[in-house]
Amino acid sequence: MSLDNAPMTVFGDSISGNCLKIRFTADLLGIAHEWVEVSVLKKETRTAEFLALNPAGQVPVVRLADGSLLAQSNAIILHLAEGSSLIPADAYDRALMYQWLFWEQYSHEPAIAVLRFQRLYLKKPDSEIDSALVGKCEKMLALMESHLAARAYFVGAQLSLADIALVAYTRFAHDAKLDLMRWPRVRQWVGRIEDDLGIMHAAPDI
Ligand SMILES: N[C@@H](CCC(=O)N[C@@H](CS)C(=O)NCC(=O)O)C(=O)O
Repeated sequence: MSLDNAPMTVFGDSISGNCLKIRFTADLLGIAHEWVEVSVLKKETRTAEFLALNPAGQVPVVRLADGSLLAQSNAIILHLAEGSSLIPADAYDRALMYQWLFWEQYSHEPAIAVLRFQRLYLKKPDSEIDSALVGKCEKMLALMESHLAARAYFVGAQLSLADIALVAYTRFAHDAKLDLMRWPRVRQWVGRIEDDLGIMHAAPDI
């Protein structure tokens, strides 16, 4: 797709859950976009050209139809999903969705995404992995398991941005050597959300 036809350009790295959140949300909502691959591993987020898009030097960042730029994955999906069923209409449910989005960024992503990165991409052996980080990941998954005891989705009775944000890295738990068999409701939920999004199951056994 040429830039002239693209209402939105996503600058993202396909190995990043934060970036994939944007693809999942845009595809689900039928929002046309061009994807420009920016490799974190090749330090393409450090070039002057990229820093002009996002001075924080991080993907994802999107260029919207009017040329304005927006960074931070959860801010981007909130903007894309404005007015859709992915954002609960009820004010309290909406606040609950924000609760999970903030938790995802402050607690979940810094644990599971970091462990995944260290194991899968930096290829750190177990001896170099901080056991506290592993414990933190397990705590996140246990909390999710407990929340999912009585519900199929994180907020209300249908898919919301909370599920999209949280599934982004949870579906890659196996890359971090976290076995979701230990958290069966989380495992089932991952498969459910992947099906709702119409995407491949990331784990071979889900
Ligand atoms: N809170 C940010 C995190 C973005 C982030 O950490 N991006 C990583 C890839 S997942 C990145 O660009 N890292 C490159 C770097 O920091 O140099 C978001 O949700 O968008």
